[in-house]
Amino acid sequence: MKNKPRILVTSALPYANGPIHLGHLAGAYLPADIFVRYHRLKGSDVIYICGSDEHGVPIMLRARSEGVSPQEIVDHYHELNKKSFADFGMSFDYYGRTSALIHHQTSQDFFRILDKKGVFVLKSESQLFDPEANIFLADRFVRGECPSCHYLDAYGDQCEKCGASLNPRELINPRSAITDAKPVLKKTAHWYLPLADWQSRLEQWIGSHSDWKPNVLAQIKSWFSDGLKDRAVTRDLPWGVTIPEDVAKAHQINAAGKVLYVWFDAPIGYISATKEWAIAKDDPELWKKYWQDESNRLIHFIGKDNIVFHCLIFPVMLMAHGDYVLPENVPANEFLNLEGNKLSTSRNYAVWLDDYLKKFEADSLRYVLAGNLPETRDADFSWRDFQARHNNELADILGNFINRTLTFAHKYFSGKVPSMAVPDDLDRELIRQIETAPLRLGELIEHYQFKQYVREFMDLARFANKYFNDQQPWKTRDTDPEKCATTIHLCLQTVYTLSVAAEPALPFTARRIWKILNMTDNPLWENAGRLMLEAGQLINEPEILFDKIEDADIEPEIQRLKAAAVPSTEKSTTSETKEIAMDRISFETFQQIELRVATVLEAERVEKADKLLKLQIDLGFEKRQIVAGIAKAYQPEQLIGAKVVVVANLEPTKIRGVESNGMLLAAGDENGNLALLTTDKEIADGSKIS
Ligand code: B3M
Ligand code: ZN
Repeated sequence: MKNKPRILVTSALPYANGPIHLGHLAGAYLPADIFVRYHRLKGSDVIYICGSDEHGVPIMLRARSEGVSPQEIVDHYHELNKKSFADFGMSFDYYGRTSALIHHQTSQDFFRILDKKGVFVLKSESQLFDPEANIFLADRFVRGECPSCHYLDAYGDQCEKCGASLNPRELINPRSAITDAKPVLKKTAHWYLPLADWQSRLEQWIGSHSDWKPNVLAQIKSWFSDGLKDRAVTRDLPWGVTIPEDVAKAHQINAAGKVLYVWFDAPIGYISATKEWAIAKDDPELWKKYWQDESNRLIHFIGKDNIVFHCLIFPVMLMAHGDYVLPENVPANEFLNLEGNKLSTSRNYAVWLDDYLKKFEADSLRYVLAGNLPETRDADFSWRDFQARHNNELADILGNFINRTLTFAHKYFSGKVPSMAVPDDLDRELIRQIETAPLRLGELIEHYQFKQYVREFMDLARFANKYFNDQQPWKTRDTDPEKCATTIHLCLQTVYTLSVAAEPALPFTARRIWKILNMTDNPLWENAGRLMLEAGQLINEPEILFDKIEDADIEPEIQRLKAAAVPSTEKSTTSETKEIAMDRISFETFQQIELRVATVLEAERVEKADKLLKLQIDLGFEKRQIVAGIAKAYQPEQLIGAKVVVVANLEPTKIRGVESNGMLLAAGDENGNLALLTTDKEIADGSKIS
């Protein structure tokens, strides 16, 4: 499967009814862009297609609320989103729009072919109709009580509270979302896709994809176990791809006022955008290689709310048509929450991409989001975490390593790559890392493990920083110039490796580094695993790659979200299991911390410090005094004889004027509860903990 020569990657077409926000990016866009950029570096024949979804009720509702036409809405947001995606580094080969003529034609042709093949079922049914607005109330045009969870504000197509997929007629006490009128029933004819007829074929096909992400398979299976139902693929609406006259006529139906359901035409948007891409390349038939040739890999990146459409409905359309390949994978992501709450666009509880880009760098967000993607479960974005990961990882690890290496090369090697002498063990270990890391990182990307890719990428930078420290080039410069040259040579090689390996996630930073190193803008991924810089090669002046993000920079963002925050009753239920982002350390770093068992010999309060206890402890090989902030949780006498765990190699310090020689370990929760760490059976004082 992986040996197929061509790859077509798509990201869900965002509705052009509002700006892009972080939830979109983490779901369908950033992972796809990382995947595509990696494949370009690999030299794969890959194209990346996306565009605006410009039909459907969401667009019409927005137009109504702003008092403008749907066309004005989509024109505005199409341009806005196209631009912010570009500024964010989304490397689409084509960003189309479903209002394009070619899209209307492609969708109508598709519909006509399925109709001719007898794929649809026609039904004449009573549907909800708004007598005041004179319009059928499809999908989001009607709201009412959810029949499953009794949420009062469910949409006609879905309950946002419990996720149930609904038919407008199932709503209890429905109201028109346009006029608030009580709907009446009116007869109308529509085309339906009888999904039940396809269930066994779908099950067989999905069964051959056991490698799909478990969150995706789980959702599909629950659809299967509920049993697939007929889905209407047409609507009575004034906005959308109109139903071809000839098709309607053949069934003696009046086509006037009928359009294709947005979820029928939107995925066809992937095809029509590919056609436009091919036309722009002056090779109008080229799109077929990516859609109709079995040797193509089709991969849809989406958010979890679009799974049913991409894994069941669109595949049925493709199967029924017969000329198309089916997706090889649909690596859907879960949702991204914000500061512990569910994102809400209507409440403006979101971080908007265009707004973000006015204040911060694209790569910072790309890095932080990529390292915290909701790959298998919902994740949480917080501004503090954003700041911490930018400062502690991008600036202090990656940026620092690159900057100190380049500065050193400029200061002591006249801005040239010094030559390498015979490598020592540590040098060889770094060379081994250079040679193996790209392979490993590439595998992670190929398996859609973008989060792990970003984390292991930073581990490499961390290792490189440590290598610089351990080799101490500032010392060997005098004592062993050849060794110093070797160190800087290898550090520069590592800068290059890091720059190529970073490109999928940090495309802007990668290009800045290539410029400094005088390397080409079109590197190969495999060259990241080689020592590519020539001794003597000139290097440009270093520049600071990542400026620190200050509290003052993010404080307004936090405050804005706080003001827009949803009431606590609507807090996301996933926040209990949210992942805590943390700066990770290597095993070597961990080993530097000497944890040992000790026994408390004496304990007393520290005067005028109601939180502190002064302890005398026995470490087996020596006795020590330690000050610990546990007085609120423990009485001094409780502690005598207790086995405790201490950081034994911490520098001595004075706390409130009292000498403390080591640190006692205790766990603390958000409510201020404390629990001392101890051993679960008797063990000698001084025993090492590892
Ligand atoms: N516009 C829904 C969404 O933006 C829809 C995706 C279409 S993908 C073919 O979430
Ligand atoms: Zn519900």
